[in-house]
Amino acid sequence: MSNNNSGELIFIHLGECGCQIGKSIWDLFCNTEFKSNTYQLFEESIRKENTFTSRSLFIDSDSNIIDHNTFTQQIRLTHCENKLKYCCKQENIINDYESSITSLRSQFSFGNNYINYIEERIRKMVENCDHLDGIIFTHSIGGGTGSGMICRILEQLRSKSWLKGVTISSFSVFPSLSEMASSTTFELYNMVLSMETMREYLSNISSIRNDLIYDYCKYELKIENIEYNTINQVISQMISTFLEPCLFSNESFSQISSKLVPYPSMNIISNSLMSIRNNLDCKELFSNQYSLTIDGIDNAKSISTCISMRGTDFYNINKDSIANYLNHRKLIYQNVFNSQRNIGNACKLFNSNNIVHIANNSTGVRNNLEQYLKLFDTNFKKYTYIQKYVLEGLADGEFEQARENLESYIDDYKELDRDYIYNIIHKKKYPFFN
Ligand SMILES: Nc1nc2c(ncn2[C@@H]2O[C@H](COP(=O)(O)OP(=O)(O)OP(=O)(O)O)[C@@H](O)[C@H]2O)c(=O)[nH]1
Ligand SMILES: [Mg+2]
Repeated sequence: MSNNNSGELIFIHLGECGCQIGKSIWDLFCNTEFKSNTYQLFEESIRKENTFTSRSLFIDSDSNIIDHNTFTQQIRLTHCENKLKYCCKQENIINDYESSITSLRSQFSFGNNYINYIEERIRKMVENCDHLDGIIFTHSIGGGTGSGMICRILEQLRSKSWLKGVTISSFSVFPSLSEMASSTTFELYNMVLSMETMREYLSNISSIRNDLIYDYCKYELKIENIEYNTINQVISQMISTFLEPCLFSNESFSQISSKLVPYPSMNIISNSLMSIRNNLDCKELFSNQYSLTIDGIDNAKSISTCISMRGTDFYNINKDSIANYLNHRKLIYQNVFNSQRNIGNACKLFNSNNIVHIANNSTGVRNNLEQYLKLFDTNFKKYTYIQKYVLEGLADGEFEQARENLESYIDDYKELDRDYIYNIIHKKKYPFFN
């Protein structure tokens, strides 16, 4: 049993990207270091002693990605030697035989077939919690299944009384924007179509980009052969470090999530990750080379931030010096957490036992959104692939509406930047409250 009072967390992994990240994160959670938090992450079997089931649901429209046996056995076998056996419930792995490519196909055909069953599985997991703290999705916002199913599930769950007050959020892989790894037209369309529903129902959308993680692996971690597996390991380190205050202290996921988002319409969170070998220089917390979400984070205005550190060498790092540095940035909310926990072999990739995660609600995401909008417009004007969406049930004006929503989202951020500059000129102390 854990020595903290935080509630349980449930994970839902959607599509190829979401399921692979899920596998990586459960591999990490199954590490012995997380044993003290068993009840938050795992259901204990009443019948079989020492058997724990992950509070997770894996869903994909493509059966090649999820194979019941490999998924359950991999998780089970790896950890036999620890005498604790973790596994994923057979019924919590849902797959089909066709990949969907478009978000609409996934929402309607695959979605219609499975939505009630999925709801039932989620309800069962919720019933098995004493005090559910949050539901966390992992997915790619550009994937057909990743984008379509998250909207379908969120709409289905919206009015369920058994979920009242539960924080629902996501870790979402956004389309890449670098020239070397540009995204497909489908990814852009799927993203634009699903943004509105996600913005409305998720308390926050924690955003990451594969192209930036790739650069981070290459230039910061100096890894040569970078595969999805490598990128997923970085993502799972990022997620678990973010959750450190909830798993190893009394802080609750719902509290941190709501404080990170003081304005409900601005709920895209950017992420940075640092592995520290020597000393932590506070000025580097908002450096570009550590950003996994935005290029140009150093010039952006932060509204709120949550910094989580773990590692044995952090004994010397003074939380107050970081808090002082953050004070100068005039944030609405800041939280600095230092678990000083040794995770040993769990982060070989980083060549360091000290990791800092920075969750940052920043106006910098506006740059990303503007680039997506521009790319969307270029493709949409040429009617590239629109027919495919029409055949799969696109309603009249749906794309135009989704595009407009994205534009108004960008405007919200522009307004905030303008207010901020106005308040700086007039020397107001807390620019966003005035
Ligand atoms: N980080 C990471 N990204 C992935 C992985 N697999 C796919 N992606 C990215 O996810 C996007 C495509 O989404 P998928 O998850 O493959 O699509 P899906 O949700 O399965 O939807 P379908 O179109 O129905 O197959 C692309 O941007 C890929 O680069 C993975 O294992 N890790
Ligand atoms: Mg797929």
